[in-house]
Amino acid sequence: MTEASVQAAGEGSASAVTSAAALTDGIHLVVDALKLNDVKNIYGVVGIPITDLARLAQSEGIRFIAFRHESNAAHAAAAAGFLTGKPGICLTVSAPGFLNGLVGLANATTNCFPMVQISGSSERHIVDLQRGDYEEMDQLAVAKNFAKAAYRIHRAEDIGRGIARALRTAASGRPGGVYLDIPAAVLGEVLDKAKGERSLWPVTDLTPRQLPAPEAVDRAIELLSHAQRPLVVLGKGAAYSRADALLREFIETTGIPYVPMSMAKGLLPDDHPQSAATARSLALKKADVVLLVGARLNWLLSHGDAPAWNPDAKFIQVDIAANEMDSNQPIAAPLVGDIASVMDAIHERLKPGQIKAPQSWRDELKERTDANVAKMAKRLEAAKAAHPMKFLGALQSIRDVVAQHPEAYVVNEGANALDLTRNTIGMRVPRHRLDSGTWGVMGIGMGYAIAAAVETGAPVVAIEGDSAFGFSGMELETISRYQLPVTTVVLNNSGVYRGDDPSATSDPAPTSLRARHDLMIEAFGGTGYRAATPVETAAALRSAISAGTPALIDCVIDPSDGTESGNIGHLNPKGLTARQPASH
Ligand code: ADP
Ligand code: TPW
Repeated sequence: MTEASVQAAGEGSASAVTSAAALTDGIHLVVDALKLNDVKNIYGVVGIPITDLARLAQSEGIRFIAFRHESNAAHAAAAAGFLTGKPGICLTVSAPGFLNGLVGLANATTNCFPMVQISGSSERHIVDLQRGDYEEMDQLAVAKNFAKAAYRIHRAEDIGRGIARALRTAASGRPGGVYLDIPAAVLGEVLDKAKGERSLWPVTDLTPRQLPAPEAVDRAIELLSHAQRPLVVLGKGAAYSRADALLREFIETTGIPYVPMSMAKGLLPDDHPQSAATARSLALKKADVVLLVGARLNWLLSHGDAPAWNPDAKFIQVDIAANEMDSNQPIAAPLVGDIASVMDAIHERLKPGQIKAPQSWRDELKERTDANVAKMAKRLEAAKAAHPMKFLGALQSIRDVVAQHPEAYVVNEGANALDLTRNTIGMRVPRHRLDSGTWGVMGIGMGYAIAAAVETGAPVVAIEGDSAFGFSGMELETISRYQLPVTTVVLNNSGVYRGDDPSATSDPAPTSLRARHDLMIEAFGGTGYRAATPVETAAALRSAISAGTPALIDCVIDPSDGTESGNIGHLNPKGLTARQPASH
């Protein structure tokens, strides 16, 4: 029991202290409920009214990772959700802290990662009359717009129910971010200990299996069995579903080529002979039957539209969310269910040899793959020799070192830094790549890296554009304080996209940046490296990973390397002042 709640129990009377053993309070109940549900880690920032909650959680055996900014803590909770398949927990203070966390909660929901943001909030009777409380805000109303669901607990006896409901909602069906509001008064509420204990329960079967109907499975098999140019697209939902062996078996026995979305890389090793990642445009343009597995036909897949796709393509979609079907294209064979159950059902109902990808189609993609690999090899060769160092020069070194550490997690954000890393760094293990995801958001870097290190204990290599890194850079201190095995590699071309934009005034250009990031980590006791060549980059990364302690490598990249917005420059509005592609 906290000092504050003992006082609240009896207003300082002697009887309150003597009966304290039979009492509990809101803070204890939150911690007990989280423990009962096997929560191992909380990511957050303390302050009124949740400081004692963080202290108690820590002393009760839950690891509390104290961040410098709530958006990074929330991103960490989201990544924890993706990596463990159970909701990650983020803890924030009222109003501003809550709002800072909200971007992570919204991003988790957008990416279908399960997490719960638990936030303290101010006095309801003051907030709701807008009388001007300390950190006043109707957080529940705000959160509803940004979360899969938002709940508020009004009585300490409902804490167990509220936490069970939040965990269940976050993890079941399409995973997402859930907001749970707990006002200060509820955290401080004192109640009978036995009654409190009876009010808590562990959630049974957090993510129940959801099986597809047999006729839906047969419909999909039928379509695939007549395909001339079948294609599988693996999305991060497939990675999340942990149906690794079933997916691999299906792909290998049918011989269907597949394209992995960025966070599905490693579900099958990137050098798998059926990977059509390097012949992606041809595969999309020509496929006649497409099996989408945990991948949405959103902007990242050109909405399934021609000319990127064959306009006559028939889509089969495996997804847990029924309303994802037909969101962009007619879905000829919807398979609604969890991916493991759907793949199981396909496996059971498929007759031997019923689906077989024609060899001519596989050969066509293989030919394009070989040609593209040869083209890329030339680019890489040229980059290796270039001075100042190019993105691809540094990335080849990083690729070679990471290849020796398949257990390492790769976190990646930026524009060019994102596109080029995705294409250069092969993944061989499922769920080992975490990136900007569905929104293309900057700022996930250090939060995702911290969660990967905390949840798995494995080495983490965060490959960051210099602008991208800045959004969460202060968490280098968190990494150093907890001595996490995170190596941050900043591909520093001194700017957003590029570092050589001219300025129209005496101020720096809007895209211009200047920093020695290696010096930053030294302020926190970590190891800083500066690498100006591919050889120096490789040496620094090798030494950082083998040390297993916090490190940052500032890679000095040619400021003229990089293109506006990386691969997605075409999304910039084309008004009168549009930058001409020729100039950048
Ligand atoms: P990507 O960006 O990799 O293409 P998306 O985030 O667009 O992937 O799509 C992921 C999809 O996976 C979502 O539509 C989500 O509903 C779905 N999904 C997540 N988990 C599961 C699961 N266990 N079973 C089935 N579908 C899932
Ligand atoms: C929360 C807009 C997209 S990419 C990017 C920004 C600011 C940074 C690109 O520069 P960086 O990488 O990281 O140095 P590189 O390799 O191209 O030089 N705010 C948020 N999210 C997004 N996506 C942006 C701004 C953006």
